[in-house]
Amino acid sequence: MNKPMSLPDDQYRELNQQLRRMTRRGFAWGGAAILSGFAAWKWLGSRSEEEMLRWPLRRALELDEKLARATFNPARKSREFLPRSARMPRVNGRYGIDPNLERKSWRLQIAGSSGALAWTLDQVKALPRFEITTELRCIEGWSEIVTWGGARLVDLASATGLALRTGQVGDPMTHTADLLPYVSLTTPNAGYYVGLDIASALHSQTLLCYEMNGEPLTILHGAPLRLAIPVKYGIKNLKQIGTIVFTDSRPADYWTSKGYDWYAGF
Ligand SMILES: Nc1nc2c(c(=O)[nH]1)N[C@H]1C(S)=C(S)[C@@H](COP(=O)(O)O)O[C@H]1N2
Ligand SMILES: [Mo]
Repeated sequence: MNKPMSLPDDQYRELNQQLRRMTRRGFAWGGAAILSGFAAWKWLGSRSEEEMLRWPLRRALELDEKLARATFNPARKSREFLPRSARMPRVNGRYGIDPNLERKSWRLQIAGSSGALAWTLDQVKALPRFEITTELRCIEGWSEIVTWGGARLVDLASATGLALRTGQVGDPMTHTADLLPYVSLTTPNAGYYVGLDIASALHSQTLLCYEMNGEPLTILHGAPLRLAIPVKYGIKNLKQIGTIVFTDSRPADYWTSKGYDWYAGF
């Protein structure tokens, strides 16, 4: 796993140079703003929009992602808490959630470049069950400690083989050269969707949850199955999963299309 995560020397140099350039640009920018605040503000406002963000800000986010990816260590875990500190968070975000979802006919659609499958909830529950107590961190500024119960996404990947180009069943982390680099998750009605880098998706704390704080998941918290991914902000913790697609291309993401950072990780 370390190879694609670690940063080659030349990229590290490039990153450093970019950082220095950005800092310099930051100072120049500050100077310009002081000299002619309003004109400078207008200049920023007149730049073409990229995914709803003014480009200097977009550039900064891209650098953030490079740094985050470069320093992401799959062995490093998000902080875990005692189960007794867990609280039920507010229901936050209902995009794509169908409150009348027919649970009996619900299937988890799983696909990769080597094929596709449809799983029942019982098949997900047959995977080893894990429980972790971590912090759900919303970009709106609140966070809550939650105990999540469910199966690891990496175990689903192992069981189906779909995270690998070859479709080979077994631990995908032992074949990192064949790993598909992204995962797309969507609600059954495609009203909400998130994209993940494969390292975060297959992180040991990333769970497909059917329980929250020891209780079966409720519809508005994402039943029958939701994602808990503590290495990412709340926006990536998709509720009511319909499809999971392992893919070569960077998936669309609901909040990225509204201007938020695609990576959205810690
Ligand atoms: N389907 C769906 N999943 C979603 C959202 C949403 O609007 N729709 N909102 C996200 C956001 S912004 C947060 S903070 C968490 C909140 O989870 P909770 O409602 O269980 O507290 O769900 C995430 N998953
Ligand atoms: Mo959120």
